Amino acid sequence: MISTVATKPFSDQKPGTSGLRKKVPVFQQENYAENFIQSIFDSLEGFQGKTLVVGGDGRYYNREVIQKVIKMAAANGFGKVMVGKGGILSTPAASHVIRKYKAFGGIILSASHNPGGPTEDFGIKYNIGNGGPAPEKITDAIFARSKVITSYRIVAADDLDLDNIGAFEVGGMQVQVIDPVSDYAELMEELFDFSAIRNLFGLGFRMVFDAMSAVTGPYAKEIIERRLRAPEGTVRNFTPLPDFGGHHPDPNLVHAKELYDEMMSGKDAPDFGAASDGDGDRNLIIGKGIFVTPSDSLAILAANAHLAPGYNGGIAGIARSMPTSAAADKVAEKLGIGIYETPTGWKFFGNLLDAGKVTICGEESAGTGSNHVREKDGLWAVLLWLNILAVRGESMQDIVSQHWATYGRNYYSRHDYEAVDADAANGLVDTLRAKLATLPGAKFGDLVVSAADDFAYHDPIDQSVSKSQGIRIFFEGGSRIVFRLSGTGTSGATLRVYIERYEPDANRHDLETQSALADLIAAAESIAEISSRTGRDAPTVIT
Ligand code: VG1
Ligand code: CO
Repeated sequence: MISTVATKPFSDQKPGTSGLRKKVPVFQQENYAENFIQSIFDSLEGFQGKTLVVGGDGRYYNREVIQKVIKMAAANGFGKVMVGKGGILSTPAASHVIRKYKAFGGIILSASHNPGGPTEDFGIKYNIGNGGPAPEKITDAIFARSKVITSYRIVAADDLDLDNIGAFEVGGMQVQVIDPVSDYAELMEELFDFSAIRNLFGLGFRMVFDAMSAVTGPYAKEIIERRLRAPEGTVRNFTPLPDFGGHHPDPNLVHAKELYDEMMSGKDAPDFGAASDGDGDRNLIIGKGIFVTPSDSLAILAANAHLAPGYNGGIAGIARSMPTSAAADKVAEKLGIGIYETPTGWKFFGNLLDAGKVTICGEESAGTGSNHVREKDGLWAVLLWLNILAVRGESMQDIVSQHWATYGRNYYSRHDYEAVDADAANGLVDTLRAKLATLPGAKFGDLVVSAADDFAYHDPIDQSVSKSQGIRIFFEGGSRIVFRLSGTGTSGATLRVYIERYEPDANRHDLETQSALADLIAAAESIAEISSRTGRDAPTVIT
């Protein structure tokens, strides 16, 4: 029985960089999740009788919202829902399932690297039929709809048992509960040389993978320990927990500090350390004694991708988000392939991937991926690294230093000021924007500003334009500072400051990153008046 439930709009359902993210109690308000889900359906056309994929990162409130999505999909006329067992699907696995089964689209429940639990974060995101995050045209339509919505449709049915694989029926619609891991694991076997990686482990190569009590646990166990035969214990914190064990499932040097310390512990450290985030789309890559920045990792993976079977014909092009360092640009230049600079967020890569312009994409925020799906993919990056290590037979340290010697090194760091007052953060960015024209020629110590702008992206495929995507300040000699506000936070505002300096001289490739960037860090402070405007004298997180 379908019922139409009257509701009132909420004014705050604007999707951010990656879907709608709010605190759990916000989502628990009566009709809040239902309104957003109905707003998604109301913004789509032609899904009658088609398939919707649903899954999430297993965080607190995941199961409840999955039940709502299933009942509302039935009432809105979908023909079928495919849902991961236990309500689980990592973000890249969901993207793959959408593509493989030619679904109309998918709903992914995740707040990614943000903490989970009754008072922490939750999120809902819609992905289109190519498996990628909905483009701005659709997210804008969803927001517009959410502001005027007056009712939603739902069937009266019992909750579905999510814990048994098989075919079921809810309100006259088919529901298939699928193994969340097997399709994805098969895809990884097609892309990478599993026997070469098995040999590497056979030779005693030691790896640690920290699943951070988040969604990649079951995927990493199956792929790394079972299929690649790494010793049991290689994958840690592999049971997904609704509150991620009380931690931030954010694979960076702050939240994965234990892993980092172990990798830096000297000659007995493992050869390779990796971690992924809440929903499995981010990666942290650390070699024995060396952290590889995501921007460098993107460049190194692109330069070596041809060593893996899935990419042995070479790559068509590379795309990176604007704040990501230009290390990948140097690789594209050498390979003679296209390089594209997009705004922050994976949704901007979809058109380039669909058009075959690029094969590999990446973001400085620990996101790397390829045309195998339409999301960034944490385990994919780890497996490509393993494949490269297995083929080259060199240490990470050697691979990275050789890369810098060939292409130069882009010293890079991001400084985050989290949960600052929203008005103060907006004031800071507005002030910067207002003085852009006056900056060229200005001096900060020895640094001279060569250009400054507010990044706008013109999509070369659909010609759409996305404005105000970050303030860029360029200096003579090629250094750069970028300022932008996060679009994924749930309390106050987060100011991100991205700092980059290119160093061609191989004799200067072993400086400590923060000191190599010290003059730029000081310039960022004087240009944006960060401490006086935010009241903070240091960043919350440095990556
Ligand atoms: C952040 C990152 C961005 C990433 C996004 C989603 O966005 O900077 O690169 O695509 O998170 O990642 P923002 O707007 O907070 O800077 V995930 O793993 O949270 O889905
Ligand atoms: Co994520």
